[in-house]
Amino acid sequence: MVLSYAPAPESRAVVDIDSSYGLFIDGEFTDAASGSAFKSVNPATEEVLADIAEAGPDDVDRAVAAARRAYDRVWSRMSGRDRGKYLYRIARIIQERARELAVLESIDNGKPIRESRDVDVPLVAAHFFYYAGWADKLPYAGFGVDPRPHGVAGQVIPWNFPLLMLAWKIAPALAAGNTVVLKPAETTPLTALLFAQICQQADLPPGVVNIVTGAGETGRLLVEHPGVDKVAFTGSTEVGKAIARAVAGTDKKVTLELGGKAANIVFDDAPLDQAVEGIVNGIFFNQGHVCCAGSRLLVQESVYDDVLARLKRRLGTLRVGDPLDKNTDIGAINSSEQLQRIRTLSDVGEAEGAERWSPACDLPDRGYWFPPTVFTGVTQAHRIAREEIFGPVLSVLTFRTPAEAVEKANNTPYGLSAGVWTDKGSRILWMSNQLKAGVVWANTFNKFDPTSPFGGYKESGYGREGGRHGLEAYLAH
Ligand code: TXE
Repeated sequence: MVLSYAPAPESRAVVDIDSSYGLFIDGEFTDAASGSAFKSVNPATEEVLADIAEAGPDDVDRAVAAARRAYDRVWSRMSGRDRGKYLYRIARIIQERARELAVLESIDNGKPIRESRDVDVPLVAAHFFYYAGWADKLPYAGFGVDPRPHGVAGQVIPWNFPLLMLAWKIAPALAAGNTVVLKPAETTPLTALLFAQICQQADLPPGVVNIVTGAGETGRLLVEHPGVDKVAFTGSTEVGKAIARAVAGTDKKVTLELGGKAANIVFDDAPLDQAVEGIVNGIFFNQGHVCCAGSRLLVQESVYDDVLARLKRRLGTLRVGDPLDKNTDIGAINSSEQLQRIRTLSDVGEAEGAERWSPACDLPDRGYWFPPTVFTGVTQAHRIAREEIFGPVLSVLTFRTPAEAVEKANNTPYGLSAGVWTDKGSRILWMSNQLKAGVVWANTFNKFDPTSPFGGYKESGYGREGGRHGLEAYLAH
């Protein structure tokens, strides 16, 4: 366990962070009309990284107008092949500037550099490469005789995977011929603004991509703007429902990717060491700030003691601390608000009678930190078994039969993902047909690929991102 926070200055040297940032509208950085700004904070140190312009109604109007002009005059008239060239160019620049992007992502978000370097940024480039390949193939790809883009897409993303969520939204939208106005989360705007610079570097025509920074109100102005044809949102179920209500009665197309409370189900015939790695990855990857995190562990009773003993041993080896240290496994919690939410729900777990355990862990004095935490003795009635905690907190339940595992796994308002660990292929098939989840991983967890659709059922939202399905969400046909 890492005991203290020691910034790694050599990593910081690869990024220049300006003291203030404007909005990115019509190919240029510009101040907010009102002049108002907010601060982006490094969650590992609580130091202010930069002042960020806060977009109000006039700015959102300008951004949507720029996107409309670019759509009408340039992007919708361009051949798919040429659109693809821009996307390939962006993908290549992302690869060239990967180190800078990864370091900035870890500084602004708090995630371990090992993850931003090996997972987030490579996947971001992969998404742009993948959708670049689609741009010239739309007419004969089975989308109907005349697939057309919707027009202007208004996209709002969260803070847990700032760049990757941007890629999930922008790459398919542009490949399909839409232009976009994207709002990053208020606690993680910096990599979206670096991406705006990459658009300039790629000579992307002005107005094709616009970035408006701000809090929830900016997001609301964007999704409700009459000039926006297609809304794509990833975030909390509560805000997702508010957006669905706000756009009901308009002709906007909407996709929503919301919360989750995934079951990670371990049968007694599973390879247990591998399963324990999957449990750790399932809930402690990205500090558990993952909508599809395996936050409910369901263990078959006969191997419960064995799995718990192995899991606790493994957790004792995790290193919590400086996101920029390449040996760190668990970084900082993204914001003080999120830390408070995690603390509150964990306290509720204890108050309701579940048993709380964390490995010995000396957390840094400054910054937002939460130790890897396991709750045992959890029942389905407990709030920590039902509500999304969105932090490094695992709730452990048990089951006896496959049918009981399915019943417990599906007993949630969410339906985003699930994991099954077993040696039996037939059981994997049976379980994946029974589980009400958009993604079911077998003997693995948290695996993402641009070719695979991702999305949920029930209160996890609707629509799919990734793969051919993700492209379809940006086409009218
Ligand atoms: O989410 P919000 P928050 C869950 C997770 C977390 C909780 C709260 O459980 O603890 O939500 O997180 C913008 N119209 N998830 O408060 O508010 C906002 O500015 C339009 C799960 O950060 O939903 C940000 O850009 N936009 C999740 C984005 O929505 C609005 C990821 C997400 O913020 C808006 C994040 C409005 N009325 C949180 N209000 C996942 N599924 O991955 C806010 N926003």
